[in-house]
Amino acid sequence: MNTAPRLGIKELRQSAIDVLKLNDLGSMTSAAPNLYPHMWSWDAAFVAIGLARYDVPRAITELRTLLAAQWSTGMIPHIVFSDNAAGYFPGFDRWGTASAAARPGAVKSSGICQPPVHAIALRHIVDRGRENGGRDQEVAEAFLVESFDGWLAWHRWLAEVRDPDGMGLIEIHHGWESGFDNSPRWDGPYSRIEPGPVEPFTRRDTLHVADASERPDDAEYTKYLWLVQQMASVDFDDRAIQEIIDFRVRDVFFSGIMAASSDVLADLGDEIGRPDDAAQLRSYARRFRNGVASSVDPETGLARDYDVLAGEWISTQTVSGFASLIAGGDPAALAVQQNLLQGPEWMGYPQMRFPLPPSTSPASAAFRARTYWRGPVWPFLNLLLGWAAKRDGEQELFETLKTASLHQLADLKFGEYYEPFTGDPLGSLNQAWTAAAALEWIGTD
Ligand code: 9WN
Repeated sequence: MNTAPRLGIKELRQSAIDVLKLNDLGSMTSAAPNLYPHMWSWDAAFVAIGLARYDVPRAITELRTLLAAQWSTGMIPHIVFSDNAAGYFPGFDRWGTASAAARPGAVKSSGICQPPVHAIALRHIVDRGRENGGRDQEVAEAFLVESFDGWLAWHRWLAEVRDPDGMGLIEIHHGWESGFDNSPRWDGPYSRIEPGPVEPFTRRDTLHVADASERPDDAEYTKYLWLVQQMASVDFDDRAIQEIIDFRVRDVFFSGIMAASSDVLADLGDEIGRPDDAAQLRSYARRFRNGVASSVDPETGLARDYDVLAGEWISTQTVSGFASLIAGGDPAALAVQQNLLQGPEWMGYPQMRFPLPPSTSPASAAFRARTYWRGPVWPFLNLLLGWAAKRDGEQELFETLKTASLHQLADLKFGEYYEPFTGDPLGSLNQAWTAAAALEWIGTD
């Protein structure tokens, strides 16, 4: 049953396509027109999912551009810089990656990564290609064969370098790597950082939002830049970074994505006759699923990050606590999380404008309705949760997320994030992955 609101769907689809076109820089899509004039790694994957709904070859170009930025280690950098050097801070020069040995010389990129949602995007491209048939199918299947080793190297790097002890939890060295930059998840680890001298800086992000208090504050930015400086001091050699960096956290949501995505890539590997690689990917999927499961707090039912330097679990009420729903696994454990997610502290919180997961629970003391990762609803995350619900046969949760998302996005603003109680779009408008999410919701049954 399609419970999507009928009215305005055509207009929503066209507006979403217009937003992706507005952000189209040729062979990459900027994450947003002003605030983020470059390509971001996990944004690009969602953008490719949206593009695949109306232009399979263009979706392939998006992932191909990202993969061309892959470091020789296997790492996929979190920003691939466009030529618009002036628009964003910190830009390529400030990152200090110019002399990083593993960076492909022709492509300007940052020196950290983001969660590996890419195999999920590749799956969508192959599926859309097959549905359409003809040339779309041909190019999608050819791209799968062409790019498989790149994605495999990415997953191997994460498993070997970022989880060297096989705990099933990926270690990150910057809040930006999580994609949840200033989430309360990271308040503890950041509170213990005492930054050394940071070169003077002028932020640009606050120029592009209606209210600067929606963004992280200057003290937070100083620490973000300090960590970048620490990494640059060892030329972004990842193993050396682990020895000196002031932020070492095992990120449970990243790990949940690693589990889900490894399974998806394993299936794709099987389809192109790579059974040994598929088996290895399935073993990664098991390892990270177990890692996520082992982090769940028996009292709250939420999955937790682990602060390596402090030697403690991080207990916050953020949407990352639902990492098990992304990772998949034991149906009984998933049922507990599904109920929690739809319950009164999350999607069912009485004042919610739409029943969608806020980034931080309104029942938590850390909740801030308009501040970035401290409360607002992020549309791309809802799509990811919906994808996982469908994978696990949770049709009811899927329909709830879909219907609510389509209502939320019917404002045609494509906000980066939304105020949970009023439904106001916040951050950047015309955000690319928000438009992509709309296209994918419209396309799925
Ligand atoms: C830093 C692009 C990115 C997203 C992240 C989101 C935000 C960047 C920033 O924007 O982060 O990487 O400058 O705030 O937190 O998830 O990928 O949309």
